[in-house]
Amino acid sequence: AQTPTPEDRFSFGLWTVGWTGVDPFGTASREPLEPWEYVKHLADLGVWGITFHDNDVFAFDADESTKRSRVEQLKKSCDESGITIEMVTTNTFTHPVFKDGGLTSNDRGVRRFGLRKILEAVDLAADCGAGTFVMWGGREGAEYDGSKNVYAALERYKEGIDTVAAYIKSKDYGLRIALEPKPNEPRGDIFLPTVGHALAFIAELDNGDIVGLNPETGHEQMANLNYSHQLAQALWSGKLFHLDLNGQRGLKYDQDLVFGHGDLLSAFFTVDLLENGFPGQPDAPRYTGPRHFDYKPSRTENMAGVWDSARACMSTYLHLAEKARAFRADARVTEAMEYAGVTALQEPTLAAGESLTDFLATDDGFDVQRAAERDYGFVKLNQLAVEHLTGR
Ligand code: GLT
Ligand code: MN
Ligand code: MN
Ligand code: MN
Repeated sequence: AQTPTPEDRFSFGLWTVGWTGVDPFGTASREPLEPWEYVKHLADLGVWGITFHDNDVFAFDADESTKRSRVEQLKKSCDESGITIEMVTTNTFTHPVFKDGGLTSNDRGVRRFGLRKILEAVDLAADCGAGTFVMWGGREGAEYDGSKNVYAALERYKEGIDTVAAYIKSKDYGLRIALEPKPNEPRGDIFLPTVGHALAFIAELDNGDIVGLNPETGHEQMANLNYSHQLAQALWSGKLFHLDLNGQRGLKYDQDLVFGHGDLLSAFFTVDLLENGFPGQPDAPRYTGPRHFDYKPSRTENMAGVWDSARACMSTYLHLAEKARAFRADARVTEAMEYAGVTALQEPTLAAGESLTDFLATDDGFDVQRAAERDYGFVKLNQLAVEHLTGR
C-alpha cells in the first residue's frame, strides 16, 4: 500500500468517515465520534484537509454558544493536527423543513429560511479559512412533474445562488461556490442533474464568475456518463473548482464506494487527467485543488474498517497516479498516441489566417476512400493502459 503525506493534499468530508451506517432500511451500525476525533484519526493517516456541513459539527437546532464552542473546538483540533479546513458546506437536505428543497421549495417561507441558513454557513466557511463552498442541492427537485413549475424553480435557484455569490463578494471572503450535480436520490429528479446542466445554469448567472463545479464520480456515473469526460469539460470551461472522488458500480442507488471500487479503468483515466493533464497539451487547464473523497465506509465495517477504507481511497489514488505516470512515460504509449492521432487533434481545423472563402475554394486533394480505410489503433492504446494498470 502507498502511504499518503500532506503534500498529496487528500481531504475527506467529516460525513464520510462519520457515516454511522443509517440507510433507508436500517439504523446505525456504528457509534458516532466527535468531529475532532475524526480529525485526529485522519491526520494520523496522512490526510491533509477536511470538509464538513454546518450540521456535521453542531445540531440543526443548536444555540449560538453551542455552535461557537463546537466550531472553536474543531478549529483547535485542526490546528493541533496540522489539518486544513478546505471546504465548508450547508446541510439543506436532512431536516424535514427541506423536504421540497431549500432554494426551490414551493413554500417561500422555506426558501427564505434556507437562504439564511446558507448565508450563515458562508460566514462559517470564511471563519474557518475555507476556499470553496460546495452546494449540493439534493432536495432541489421533484417526484411528480405536475408538482413543480420548473421554469420558476430555475428562476428561484438562480436567485438563490446569485444572492449567495453576491454576499461572498460583498464580504470579500474570496470563497468560490462549487455546485454539485446529481441526477436523482433523494429526489426522484434533482435539478441540475449533471455537470453539463450545471454549466449551462452557471452561464445564466449574474455572479457566475465565482461559481463552478464539484463533480462526484458516482453521480455522473448514475446518469450513465463518463466521469473523466465530465471533469474534462469542466476544466475546458474553467469551472473545475473542487471534486468528490468515490466509486459506483453501474446504474443503481448512489453507492459512494471507496475510490477505485467501482469502475477501476475509469478511475485510472480520472487520475491520469488530474495528475498528468490533457495529453500533449501542457498549457491546457489543470486541476489544482484538493484530492477530495466523498465516500461511505460500508455499514458492514467496524471502526477499524472505516480507517481501512479511508486509507484505501488514498492508496488506490497514489497507485493509479504512479501507473498513470508510467503510462505517459512509456515510449510505446507515445507511439500509439501518435498513430491514433491523439496529438493531431490539437491542430486547428482551419489554417492560421485561413478565411472561410479561402477554405471553401481550397482543394485539399483529400482521399475519402483512404481516410475511410484508416486504422486508428485505439484498442492497442487502450490495452497499453490496461497493462500498465494491471502491472503486466
Ligand atoms: C451528501 C451527498 C454528497 C454531497 C455532500 C455535500 S452531502 O452526503 O450525498 O454527495 O457531496 O453536501
Ligand atoms: Mn458528493
Ligand atoms: Mn454520492
Ligand atoms: Mn452521498
